[in-house]
This record gives sequence, structure tokens and C-alpha cells, in this order.
Amino acid sequence: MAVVYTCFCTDVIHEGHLNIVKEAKKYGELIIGVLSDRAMIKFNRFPTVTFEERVEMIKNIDGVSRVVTQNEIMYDNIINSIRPDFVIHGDNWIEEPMRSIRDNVEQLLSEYGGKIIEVPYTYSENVKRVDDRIKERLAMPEFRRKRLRQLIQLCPIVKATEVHSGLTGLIAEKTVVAHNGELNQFDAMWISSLCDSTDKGKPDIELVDMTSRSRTIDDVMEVTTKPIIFDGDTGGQIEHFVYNVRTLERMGVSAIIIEDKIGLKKNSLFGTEVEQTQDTIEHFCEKIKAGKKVQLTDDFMIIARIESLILEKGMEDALERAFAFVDAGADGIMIHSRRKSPDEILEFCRRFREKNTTTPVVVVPTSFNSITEDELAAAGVNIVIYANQLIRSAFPAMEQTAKDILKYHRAQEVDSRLMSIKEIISLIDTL
Ligand code: SPV
Ligand code: MG
Repeated sequence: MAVVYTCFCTDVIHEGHLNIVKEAKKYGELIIGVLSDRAMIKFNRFPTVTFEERVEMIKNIDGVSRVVTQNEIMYDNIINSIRPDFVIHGDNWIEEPMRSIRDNVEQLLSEYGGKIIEVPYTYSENVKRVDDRIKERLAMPEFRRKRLRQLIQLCPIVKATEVHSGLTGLIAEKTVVAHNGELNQFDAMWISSLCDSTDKGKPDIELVDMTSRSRTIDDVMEVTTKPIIFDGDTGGQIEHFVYNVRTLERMGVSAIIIEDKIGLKKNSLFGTEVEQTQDTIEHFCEKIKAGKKVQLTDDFMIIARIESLILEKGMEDALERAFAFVDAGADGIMIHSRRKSPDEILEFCRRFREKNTTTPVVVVPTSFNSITEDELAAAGVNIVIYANQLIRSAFPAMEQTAKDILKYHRAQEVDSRLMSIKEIISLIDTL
């Protein structure tokens, strides 16, 4: 009997999947692969049920002869081990970014005469409803909040991008790229104080207050499901910080990062060009402890950011602070640098990891941007934040358009580089 293979990466079986099963049975016995969590999160939604539950759910479908694990998005290993006569899939994989999966399968099957069976993707009211329900569930505070910790366990390195509005949130949520036989998307979002302030035309000096920053979080949360890391600047007065921890935790934010500075905070990328004061170890530890004491779940993370390298206080100071902040209860350490070379960050990671192998480490490679995610992961980094690149790409594009309209006294000259009206009006999902 011919063997038909398909891979499911879904939390809910709906009529679209059942249609694939029905079609597959016409060709032979059906083996279904269940995509691992690790592979699923590279291009799909975060699973709302465990891998084991998904296996059980698929085993229970009538007419499935065997259920196997598919560990990678691309089919090389699974096709080599099963050598199916057919691979069946919905025709939605003709579009990018899934097209690269289809190309991969086509290539593998052609090596021994296997065939692809494509069935029309089921677009129905019910399928849309199931999809919307999963999305809504992922966006609920109790699910979103814990996801950062889950991702740290699952990913070699969690990739977060800066967001400062609903629109940038949508970019973080939906952008998936296929490149070099891989699919990738951002795992999390960073609500940067620099970008949140810049977007409002204000300096990054803790001037944009918590009410306004909460509004930004809310705008992002309304249209996304991915976990949020909030840039909490210095955390402010301890007496205020505890209230903010409660608020953020209740909203479903996953982590706050607070930096060990005091007084008028300026952006770290100014370094020692402006006056900035580092907090004492004792006082900052008090702040961490106070925050940890008031939080209500085990999900929320308070991450301590060390400014010693930014303020040229040296590696020993940075390490001393890191160990002290972890002892005070910090759930993670962010180490920052504004050097072009990643050397001091790598030295910090090596020496920190000699004594501490578990506490998550976060980095923001704005200046030392030549280092890759793989290299950071190998150094023991758990979260990489691309802290300002979205706004820095948007501003020059908008400014150039403004200049050209003024120059030509009409908009025709700029039109070819703009998103079409059709695209922009269909960018936003409607309920
Ligand atoms: C931010 O994005 O606001 C940060 C990172 O705090 S940095 O701008 O590098 O200080
Ligand atoms: Mg900041």
C-alpha cells in the first residue's frame, strides 16, 4: 500500500485537516507528523496545548495509521526516514514564506519519484473562528505573560524587536522570512524607552510617563499575541516601582528591565558624553527585592540591567553587580555596551557563566551589531533585543518622502516607492 505523509502544526483539528485526511486515504495509508514546539514557533503561532496533547489529538483522528514527530520545519529528515510515496498539503503553501517548505518537499520527493498532492485550503467561517479563538487565547494576559519564560526554555536564543505602536506591533507579530532553507520570525517585543519617546518627539529621559507608556503597551497588545519585554528605565522611586510591577504584570507583560542608574537618566548610547549616575549596588538590590515581593505570579520577570560598561566602570564592577542583583532576586541580567566590538560583552558572558549557568542573560547589540545570534547563543546569551532598528528605518524613509513632495510640488515622484493603497488598507485585520 502506498504511504502518504502530512505534517500538522495545529492546536485544533478543524474541517480543513479532516479534508486532508479524507483526501489522503484515497492514495494509501496516512502517516501524520506532529511538528515539534521548537520548529512550530519559528514560523507559526506559539502552541496553546502541549506537544503530547497534539500527538494524542492527532492519534484520535479516524483513518490515521501512524503518528510521528517532525522535529524540523524542512522535511529532509522525515522524508529520508519514511520515504512516502505522497506528501499531501493544503495549497496555501504556494505563497511565501511557506513556499520554501513546498520547494524543499518537491526537491526531496523528486529524488525518488514521490509526488505532492495539493488540496484546496479550506477557507470557511468555522476555520476562521478557530483561528481567531487561538489568537485571542494567546493574547490573554495569563497566556502571554508566561510565554517569555517558555521561550527561553525552547529557543537557543529569543529574538525580540522594538515596537512602539500598533503598527510596529503588527510587523513584529506577522513578519516571517524564508532564507537559506529556514523560516524565522521574532519571538518577542521590546517596548523601548528610546523609541516610545522618539515616536512622541520627546527625549529619552523618563519624561514620557507611565500612563503614556501603558497606553503604548495597550496599543501593541490590542493587535498582537507575542510576549512583551518592557523597558522600565531606572524603575523610578522604589515606592512607585512596586505599583508599576503590579500594573505590568496584570496587563500581561512578561518582563520589565530596569537599569542601575539614578537621577536624571539619559540614553545609554550617549555613554560618558553626558552626565549619568549609577545607582549603588545596595539601593538597586532594594529595588529588585521590592519588585519581586509584590509580584503575584511566577511568570513575571524583573531583569536587572547593568550600566558599568556603558559608564566605563570596568568589568569587575559589572560582574560584581550581576552576582549581587541575582542574589537580590533578579530573574535575568541585561549587560549593555556601546563598543563597536562585542569583545567586552563576550568577556562578561564567559565570566558570568563560569559561576552562573542558569540566569537568563539579555543583550542589545545596537553598537556591536556584527555579532550573530548563533554567536551570542554560544556565549550563553538567552535574549537578543533589536532595540531601535524599526524606528531608525522608518524615520529616514518618511523624511525623504516629505522632502520629495516639497521639492516636486506633487506626490507622483514618490509613489513608486510607497506601499500601495490597496496594500495599506488590507494590512489591518478586521474582526
Ligand atoms: C532603549 O531601547 O530604550 C534602551 C536600549 O534602553 S538603549 O537605547 O541602547 O539604551
Ligand atoms: Mg531605554
